[in-house]
Amino acid sequence: NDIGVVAVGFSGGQCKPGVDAAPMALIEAGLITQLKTELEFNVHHDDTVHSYAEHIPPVAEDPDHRNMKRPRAVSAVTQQLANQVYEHASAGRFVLTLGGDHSIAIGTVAGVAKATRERLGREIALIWVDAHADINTPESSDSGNIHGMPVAFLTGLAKEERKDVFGWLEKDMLVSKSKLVYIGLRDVDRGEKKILREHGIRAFSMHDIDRHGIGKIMDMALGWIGTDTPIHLSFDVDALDPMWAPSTGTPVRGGLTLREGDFIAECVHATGSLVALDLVEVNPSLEIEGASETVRAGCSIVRCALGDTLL
Ligand code: DIR
Ligand code: MN
Ligand code: MN
Ligand code: MN
Repeated sequence: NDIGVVAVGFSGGQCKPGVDAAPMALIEAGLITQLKTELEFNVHHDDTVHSYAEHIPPVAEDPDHRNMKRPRAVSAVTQQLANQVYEHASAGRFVLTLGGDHSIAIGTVAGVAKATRERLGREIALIWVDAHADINTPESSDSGNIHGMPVAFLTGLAKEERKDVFGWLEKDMLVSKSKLVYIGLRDVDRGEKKILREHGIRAFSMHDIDRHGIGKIMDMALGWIGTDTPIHLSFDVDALDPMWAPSTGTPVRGGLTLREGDFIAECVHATGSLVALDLVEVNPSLEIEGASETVRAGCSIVRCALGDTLL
């Protein structure tokens, strides 16, 4: 019952400041205390919100590369994070990462994938809950924001030789495209749709959820992964409808209800195969009136994924 918590105050994968304040907001709302007292976890946390500032080059030394904004900064931060996550996962701990924008998943998934291969000899499955697919390559991206690209780097669809721009990603840190499942998509770029189609990537959009209901969707998503496969759940709070999570950088209407979000987390927990969770893109400085609600929604998702039950 050991859990490693990594708090990452990083916003460099997109342009809006404030998402770096999310880990502290989540912790101040009582999240870690609840994990200890209500869920009785043995929490390993260094009581630090990491910004990895000492690894981040000044803006003047970090010009765009292949259309990516702040490539060296995001690369350096995610490399440090991958090491930290790897340490927890290698010790057999569940890894909870509090972001931060979604670019940080390059580090978390890389660290968990490598540790799981070494420890269990297994490939991980990746469940990506998000309004967006985050699978742009540097070339397909319109924005140049790296938080829209993590899945492309993690599946090897995007590659870069330069060690200071994700060239540190080794093969054993990647996830296979057939073990990736999306839930909640509703704002997917043209180039991303082409990538999803061409590679036959399993994706459940809001349309699918409307048609089948979230219960059936979770049966299908988890059925695709199969039993006994270690699962990494990367949860972007913008998967939730802005009604429940307004304080996020790129809100998209027509999203999941709070209960649907919690239900996804509960179902993934119930597999008994969840090894890591990211909660990202909470930005308490946006929509100040909705900030505490968004933080509360984030805390709820985490508790559900870690086994909190209604009864
Ligand atoms: C868009 C937005 N697809 C991009 N992505 C976002 O910038 O690549 N991801 N907001 O969370
Ligand atoms: Mn930490
Ligand atoms: Mn995302
Ligand atoms: Mn998103």
